[in-house]
Amino acid sequence: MKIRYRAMAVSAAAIATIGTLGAVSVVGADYVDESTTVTEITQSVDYKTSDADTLRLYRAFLAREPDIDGSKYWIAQTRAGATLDDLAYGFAQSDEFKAEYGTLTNDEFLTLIYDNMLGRVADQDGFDYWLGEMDKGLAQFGVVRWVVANDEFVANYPYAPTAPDSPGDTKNCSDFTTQAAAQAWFDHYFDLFGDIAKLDQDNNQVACESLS
Ligand SMILES: [Ca+2]
Ligand SMILES: [Ca+2]
Repeated sequence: MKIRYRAMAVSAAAIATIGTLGAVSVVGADYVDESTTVTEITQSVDYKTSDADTLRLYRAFLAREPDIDGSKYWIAQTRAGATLDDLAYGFAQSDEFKAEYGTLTNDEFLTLIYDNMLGRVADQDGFDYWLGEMDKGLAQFGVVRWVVANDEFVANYPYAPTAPDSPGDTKNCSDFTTQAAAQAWFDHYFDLFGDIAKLDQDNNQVACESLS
């Protein structure tokens, strides 16, 4: 496996902020940015596979479940164009990461990474591989960034989409700015709850034609 890591510029806000997003007014939890729990995030209309990568990266760097404000903040950063490398760099600058790993030798770091990320003792082949990469210059946080993509870690922390609760008839077509947004909402809930908000009066599976 070839390891590539490119240090990239990260906004000052991304570096400084872990979980300090201000209060957000909540009008239900259809969307990631309205969610009040990480579970609600995974139930959201706009939750994507790449968001699971973001949550896994957060889980890996802080060795704990992501908190809601930090999760929303970092997902928003990726939607604004930040890459996983940017996020990894940002997490590595956090006081929380530095407190956990900041003073360790590479040997100690790898031992703790295996315990924190994979919940087990390192296998010798894996340990030697990563130590070799670090000897060649891979930064400690670069190891974390790549272990996140490892099948074992993904299986442990899938952050898969979860079935949403019924939203009830809480939406009208006038609540959406585009037909695509209405359709995404409609499709998200349809299999479980049918046309719960009555967005498809003519029953042709196309929501809110009036917006097109
Ligand atoms: Ca309605
Ligand atoms: Ca229709």
